[in-house]
Amino acid sequence: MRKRQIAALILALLFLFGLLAEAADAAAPAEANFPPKDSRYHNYPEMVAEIMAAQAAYPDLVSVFSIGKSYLGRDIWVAKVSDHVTTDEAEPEVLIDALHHAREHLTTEQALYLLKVLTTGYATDSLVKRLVDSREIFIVFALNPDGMQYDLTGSPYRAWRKNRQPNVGTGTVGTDLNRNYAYDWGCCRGSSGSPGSLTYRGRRPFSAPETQALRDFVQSRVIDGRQQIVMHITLHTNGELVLWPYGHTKTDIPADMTRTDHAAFVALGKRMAQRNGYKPEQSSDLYITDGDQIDWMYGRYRIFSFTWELYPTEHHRTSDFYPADERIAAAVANNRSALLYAIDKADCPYSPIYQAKADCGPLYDDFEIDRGWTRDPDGTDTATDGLWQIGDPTATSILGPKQLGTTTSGRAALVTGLAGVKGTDANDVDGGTTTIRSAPVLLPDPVGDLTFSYYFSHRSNATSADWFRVWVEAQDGTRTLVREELGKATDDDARWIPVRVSMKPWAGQKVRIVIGAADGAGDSRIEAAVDDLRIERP
Ligand code: 0X9
Ligand code: ZN
Ligand code: CA
Ligand code: CA
Ligand code: CA
Repeated sequence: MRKRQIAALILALLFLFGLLAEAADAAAPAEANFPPKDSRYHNYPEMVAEIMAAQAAYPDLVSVFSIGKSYLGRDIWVAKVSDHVTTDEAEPEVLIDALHHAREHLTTEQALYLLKVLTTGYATDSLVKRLVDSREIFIVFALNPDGMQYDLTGSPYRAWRKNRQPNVGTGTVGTDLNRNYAYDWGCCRGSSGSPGSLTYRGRRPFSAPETQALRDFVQSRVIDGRQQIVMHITLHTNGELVLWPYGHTKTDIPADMTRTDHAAFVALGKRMAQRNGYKPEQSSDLYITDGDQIDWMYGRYRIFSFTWELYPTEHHRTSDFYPADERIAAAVANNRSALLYAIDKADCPYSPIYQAKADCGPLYDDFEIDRGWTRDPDGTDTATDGLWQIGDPTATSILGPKQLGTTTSGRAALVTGLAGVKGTDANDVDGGTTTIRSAPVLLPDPVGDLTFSYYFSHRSNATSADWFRVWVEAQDGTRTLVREELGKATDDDARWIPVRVSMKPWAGQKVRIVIGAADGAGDSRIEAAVDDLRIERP
């Protein structure tokens, strides 16, 4: 080829690439903007630009990542804010999320405002600095970016609520993301099964990619069996409310909530409300919802999870979702102290009910969920029945109560065989030993006591080969027996007994708690249970 031909070929190729690039540009969605009168609000690309700018300006404090994509492929962005932000430190975690509902744009502004407070305030505000240094704060700015953008394609708005996932075969679009969570999904007339409805719950729990992304992120924060996120606020509009679980029932303290947690929810909610002037109440006081996020966050993970309904108080007309952009600054600044309070309390959500010493130590396991226990950790257990289980026990009685249907908290405990009498078998421990070991717990120095409630019950044919034991296991595997009860030839009924053991020998160490029960040397009726295992603050 001559030089001229080569040059012509190159030009032709460049032209072709140019066309291709233009086509690609045209295929990328042209993102709608807020109308000029509301230009202080951020649409999705403006929101992303602001988050990225914060990361660029404060790389030591802000780390931005995506937890997944929306149905239409937009990233769901999260900013982690903390000192040593690229390291996962052992600090209490807080999650704040915004915009489950498309038209609730003020929530994204609230999330961006929080990012601003935590970054620009770090150098000058000692409270902000203390919180950023001692917590890991995750901010989700828009869980529903497709709905957010679709809402802006109206004239000027569409009052859209749901996501933009088509409901196949119905000609309708959208799932209400705040009815799509798995906890008691669709249970209680608090959502709709009609795809066209504003509160359509979806085909199944987590059928929406956006709730899946949130679910997977929250699950990813379970480390060594322990959920790192302690406190959570999901931002909605409007009504100026602070709401706590549950939404699916009017009962204040149903079986799946402990009295202690309820008291902490009420105290925390009231204290938040004192700071932002909102009204605190149980979410079902507003109306029943099922499959909503905070029921799942608490029910599944025991996270202190709140819904805030932001400005304004009025909740009658569509226009209440669209406060003029002149209102943004005051509306979001109004929540500054309540947000900082929530972040602060992630260190000890039980402090407002004066339970910090007992309930905010390095371990507080009420056995209402499984916090990473391993049964038969050595692979040497010999019991054939009545193995340790976490859950809601059935009472059994023979010559008096042997397994209790009660617990010392909530509905669940750690029990040898949860079920009651199965046919002719009592579902008690049979055939040898059953053991179970906790997730590792890092003890501070100084450290408080180990406390728990337990019972060990047997009939009069028991012997000293039957036992209940609790050990502390050091990091090198050495176990120290800290509690033992041996069987004897008397009928011993089940009743909860409190125990207290010093943990001083293990201060500053990483330990596990090991719990065992045995039916040795001939079959006897053996039952055991543990509830409310704590290592207290000193
Ligand atoms: O209905 C919702 O999802 C929330 N209200 S909104 O107007 N933002 O849509 C309320 C969720 C809180 N749960 C209950 N009220 N049960
Ligand atoms: Zn909402
Ligand atoms: Ca319990
Ligand atoms: Ca049993
Ligand atoms: Ca037995």
